[in-house]
Amino acid sequence: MNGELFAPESGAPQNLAPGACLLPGFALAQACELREVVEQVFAAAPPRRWLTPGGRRMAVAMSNCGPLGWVSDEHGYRYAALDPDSGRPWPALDARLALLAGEAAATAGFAGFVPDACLVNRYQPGTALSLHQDKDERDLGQPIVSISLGLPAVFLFGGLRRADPCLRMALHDGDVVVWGGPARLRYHGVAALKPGRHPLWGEQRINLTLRKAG
Ligand code: MD3
Ligand code: FE
Repeated sequence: MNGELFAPESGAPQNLAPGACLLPGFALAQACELREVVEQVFAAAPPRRWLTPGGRRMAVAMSNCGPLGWVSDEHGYRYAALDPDSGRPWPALDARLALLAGEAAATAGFAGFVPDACLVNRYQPGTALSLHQDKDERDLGQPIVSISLGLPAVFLFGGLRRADPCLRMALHDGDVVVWGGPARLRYHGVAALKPGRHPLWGEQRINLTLRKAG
């Protein structure tokens, strides 16, 4: 009763579709640690808008932490151990972040998930991510754990074909979603971020995706 005045709700796992599990507010208790993690990653590897193989610049600004990072340029998408902008390895994957992802995956039924890559996406008001599949990882049997932070977004969850209809659902600060099994290759995207200001994260949404890429 009125608990949400003091602590935003986390809730029971919700099955969105076979292989897709929403853990509402699962990361909320670690908001401050995650803020520090993202600040450190951005200090060492500033978020940048990759060029796509088609020659367009992405709207979402991206960085990475962990042994591997997702990169894009005119030659294609891939995972790389070095930040192409600095020539240095990506910042280390924070142990608390890896643990949180492992716990989320286990809660969703994927025991033993050990990520080696964390893509950090930054959305500012107006930024959208167009419909795509994630298939650059070596073993598509491994799930992806996504952590939403800051401003809420409308997530688009499609099917296995680009033209399949999309479910629209809100993702809020602290929500964690585990995508695996039959959901792993479903098309997905993010609608343009609505303006707003979050007390901890400011005028942005950050999304962390933890992956076993290599
Ligand atoms: C469904 N990120 O980084 S997270 C991405 O909010 C990406 O930044 C979005 O799509 C974001 O590739 C969405 C949710 C997500 C991530 C991976 C998925 C949903 C997924 C893989 C398969 C199916
Ligand atoms: Fe994706």
